[in-house]
Amino acid sequence: MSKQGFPAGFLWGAATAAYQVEGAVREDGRGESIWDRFCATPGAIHGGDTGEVACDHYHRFKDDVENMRDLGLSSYRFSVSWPRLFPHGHGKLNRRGLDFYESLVDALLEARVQPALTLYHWDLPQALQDVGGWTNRDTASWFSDYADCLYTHLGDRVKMWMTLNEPQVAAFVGHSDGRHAPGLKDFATAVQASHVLLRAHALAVAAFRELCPAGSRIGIALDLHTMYPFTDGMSDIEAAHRADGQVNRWFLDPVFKGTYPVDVLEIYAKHGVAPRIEDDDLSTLSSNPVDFLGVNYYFPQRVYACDAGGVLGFEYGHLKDCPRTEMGWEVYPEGLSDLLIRLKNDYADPVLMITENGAAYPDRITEKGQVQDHDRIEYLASHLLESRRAIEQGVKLQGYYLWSLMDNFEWGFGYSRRFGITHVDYHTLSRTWKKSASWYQSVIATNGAAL
Ligand code: IFM
Repeated sequence: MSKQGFPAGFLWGAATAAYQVEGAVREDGRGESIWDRFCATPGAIHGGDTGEVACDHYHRFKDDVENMRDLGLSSYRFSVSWPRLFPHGHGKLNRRGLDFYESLVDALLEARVQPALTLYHWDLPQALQDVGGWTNRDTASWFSDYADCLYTHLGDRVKMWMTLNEPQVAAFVGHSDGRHAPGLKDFATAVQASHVLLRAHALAVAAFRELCPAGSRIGIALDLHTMYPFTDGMSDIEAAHRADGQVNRWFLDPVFKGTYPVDVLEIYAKHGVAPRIEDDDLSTLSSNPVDFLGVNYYFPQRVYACDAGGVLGFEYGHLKDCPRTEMGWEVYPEGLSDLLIRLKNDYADPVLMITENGAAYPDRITEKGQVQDHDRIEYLASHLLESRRAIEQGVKLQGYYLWSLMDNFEWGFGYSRRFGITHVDYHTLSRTWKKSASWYQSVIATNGAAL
């Protein structure tokens, strides 16, 4: 590593996800996803927004790839829309859906931007939801078949794969909080969904080992929060440990150790919400290790004990007078280095990629058409500096994907929150670099020395 730069070969990336950018939801044989259905539910999404058009990436991907080339990105993380390939979730492949991803991958390779493909970023085919979705064990097998198809057709060109994006959010925000598709509100259902998602992950890794050439890598992108006790009191310290159990260890332990954390499992069993674990489930997990862990980090949590705080008895508190993004999320870059070092220590020094990190701010476009997003630059720079600090302490961090390449559909918030370094005008769909894009370009060009 040069004095101020990052290690040679460090991946400088940006990320998006299919439903958030593609649009074209009824084109070329794409089937309905749970997000199409959820967006049609009155009151579910801010302003009644939907992903119907989004950024129109489906039609504009060539320009978007040019944008990536100009930025100097070494890699682009995107996700594939399962219902574009299999409108009913399984069965006959919709060739036109696959054609889109073949063209995207070819354009990326042509621009010397390495594709990093996520198989599932929340847009389950609605047809599968109709038969139980992620609570149905068959969904894990159908996911593995869908993954097989992509390995077969793209495995020669895509070298970096991720099975799931943020299964914690997919399970709990979608099945317990009801704020995401499919909009359910039952904790036990969410726990069961988390288990089927993890099983799906393991089956897809097993299929990958059969079908993808040596040198290709597969991982999973987890949303991880550093959990700090709100006070020094023992009850808050214990509550932070339980929160860590529900949000972090519940996913990390199966992926790295092939077990669920005993403390959390015991509490779930006591409350009758434990998942149905069948004989070979844990061995399937433990026998399919990942090549890297994708870390999605945005903010830490401040945890306090609270009897009314759900099955695990905790709530999240808010520090006064600390900087926050427009999402209300605390800005605490040290939380990222704490997290990376903890992963190194607790999970046998894995290879890590930051697969998402970024911030929404109320961008204003000036009369000259510029967005001077200094707050976003400060957020990104401080998190990159903490990443570098972790590398200096021996963490095997090999890449950083900024969220997001461009403004896009922010789930329940619709288009009201902008995370992009490229501004998208949702009327004309034109793209304009924000100041953060030029800044990122110079960071990439100097391999981080410009920070
Ligand atoms: O936009 C999301 C993304 O889809 C998943 N991770 C968090 C981002 C910001 O909320």
